[in-house]
Amino acid sequence: MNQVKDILSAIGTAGKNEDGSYTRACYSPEYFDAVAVVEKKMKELGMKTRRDAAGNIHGFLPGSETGLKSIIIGSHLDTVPNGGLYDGAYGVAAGLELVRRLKEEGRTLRHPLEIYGFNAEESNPIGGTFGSRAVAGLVDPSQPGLADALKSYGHTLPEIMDLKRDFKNAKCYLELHIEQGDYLFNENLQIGVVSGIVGIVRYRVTAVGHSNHAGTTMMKNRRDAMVAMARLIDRADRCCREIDDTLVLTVGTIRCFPGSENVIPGKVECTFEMRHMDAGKTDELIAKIRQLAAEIDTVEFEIEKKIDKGSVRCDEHLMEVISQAAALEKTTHVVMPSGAGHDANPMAHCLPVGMIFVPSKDGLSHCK
Ligand code: HGY
Ligand code: MN
Ligand code: MN
Repeated sequence: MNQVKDILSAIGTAGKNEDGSYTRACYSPEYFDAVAVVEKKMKELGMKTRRDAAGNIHGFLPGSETGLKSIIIGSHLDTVPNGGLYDGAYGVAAGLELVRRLKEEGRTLRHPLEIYGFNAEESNPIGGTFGSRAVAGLVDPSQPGLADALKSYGHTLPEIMDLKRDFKNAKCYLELHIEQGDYLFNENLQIGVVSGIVGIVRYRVTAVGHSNHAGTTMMKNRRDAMVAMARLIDRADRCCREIDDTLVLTVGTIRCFPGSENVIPGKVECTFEMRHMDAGKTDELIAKIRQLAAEIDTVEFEIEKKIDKGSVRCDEHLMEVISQAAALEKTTHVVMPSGAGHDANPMAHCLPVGMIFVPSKDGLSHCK
């Protein structure tokens, strides 16, 4: 009997909010409560467990044949603030359920099986997919503020850099995840065979105008940073829609200075995030945004790239294996890209990856 729901509910005892949503920020007590649940389950299943300085939990189950490379299953245990039950935890729960089923059926795989519960996949002060980037050796030690942030979590940069793994003893990485979009749900399809993960590029965009009195400064004399930023956002949004149907732009954060009702904003700072499988499209969009900014002459715009996670392709052979298994199970399936980022992205820099999507109820994610 499939117990993935029981395992998932056990993980869901960590960071549950009054309203039924979940909050497990990276390195938070709630995050480590989820780690403890997974660690206990791994031990019950006879796995050798290990935590690391990046906050990841790792389980190892030997195979029946020595010298074969590991099959690694993973996802993340942190959540966005007030997120859902499935994002990340579902992939870890599925790995544990798979081991439980093997035990129940008295079977042992020829290959060793590893499970990762990664930390800090979601946006956070040290950069998303941090736990998986640490083992993939993709953490940039010169990243501004990283050493201080790690110190606040009780860790040091050398500890993190030491986590880099060469993966020569690993065969592939598999991740089961909710789609976090509405395609499978709307098309009433059971699974997605993921073909690749979009690139994510984030810029900090700052409009620098001039603060002034809200009552005595006539409209023609204003250098209002908020109005200028609003114009840029609207024009950038329209431009994005013209470039490509699957190019997305999100302005998800805004800070206004000095931030008082009776002062014209002198400075406004936003994050412009864009995603696409083809870096050429995000390059085209940011070039247009720079042009649009130059045309708004009431303020100066500063545009600084903060993050550039290139897109990755999933392994063709693994996609074929997943499609064949789905066909055998008479599970409806479709090949599709991922608009969301995943730990499979850093892992794809080290070994072949395969991802399976299940529908997100009502197409919703990153919410209750
Ligand atoms: O932001 C993302 O795409 C992922 O869900 N963290
Ligand atoms: Mn997420
Ligand atoms: Mn996720």
